[in-house]
Amino acid sequence: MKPLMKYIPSDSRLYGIVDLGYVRPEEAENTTRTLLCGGIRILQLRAKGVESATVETLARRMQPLCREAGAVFVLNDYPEMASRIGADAVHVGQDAGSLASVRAIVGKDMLIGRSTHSPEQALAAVAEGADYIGFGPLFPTGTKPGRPSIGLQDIAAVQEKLGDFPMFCIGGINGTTLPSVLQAGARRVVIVSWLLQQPDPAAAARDIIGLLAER
Ligand code: TZP
Repeated sequence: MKPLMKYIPSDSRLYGIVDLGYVRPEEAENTTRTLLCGGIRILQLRAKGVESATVETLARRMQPLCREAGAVFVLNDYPEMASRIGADAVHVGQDAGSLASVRAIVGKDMLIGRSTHSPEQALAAVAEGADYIGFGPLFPTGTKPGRPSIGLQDIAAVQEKLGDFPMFCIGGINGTTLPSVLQAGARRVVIVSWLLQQPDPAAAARDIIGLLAER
C-alpha cells in the first residue's frame, strides 16, 4: 500500500501516541478513534516490551482507522513490520543504526522519523534523510523514566536552522508546560501521557491543536 503522503503537512502540529505503557492493547483501537476524533493527524503506535505479534495485530487495526481519517500512521521501531503492514511512517531511535539502513528496509516512499536528544543529533538526523524528528525529552517524563531532560534552551536555534522542517518537541509536555514550550520556539509537539490521561482526550487534543494553530 502506498503511504498517504510524502511529507508531514504543515498543519499537523500535534502528534499523538497510542502508547501501550498507558493504553491496554484491547483499548488501542478505541483510543485511536478518540485521538483522531480530537483532530490528531499524525498518530504512532508505541509498544515497548510487547510481543511483536501483538504489535502487528494492533498496527494492522490502527492503520486503516488512520487512513480513513486522513492521518499519518506511524509505527515505532519495527521497520520490516511497518513495511509489511503498509504504515505511512516508521519512527526509530538513535540505536536503530543509519537512516540509510532503515530506508533500505522500508523503501523510498515511507516517511522516517528519528528521535533526537541534542542539537547535534537533530541536525545529523535531517542530514541523514529523516522526514521529521522528535526533539527531547524537554522535561523529565515517566514515559521515558531516567532519561535526562534537555530543557528548552536549544529549541529556537535548532528550529531556525531547520526552517519549515518538521521538528516535534517531546517529553513532559502538558497543559501547564505547553506555553513555555511554545514560548521557547516550538511549532509542533508530541504529547503522550498527559493527553491519554485526560478525562476527555479528544477535547483536550482539540484545545491543544487550537493553541498550536495560533502560533
Ligand atoms: N521520546 C522522548 S520523550 C518521550 C519519547 C517517546 C516520551 C514522551 O512522553 P510524555 O508522556 O508526553 O512525556
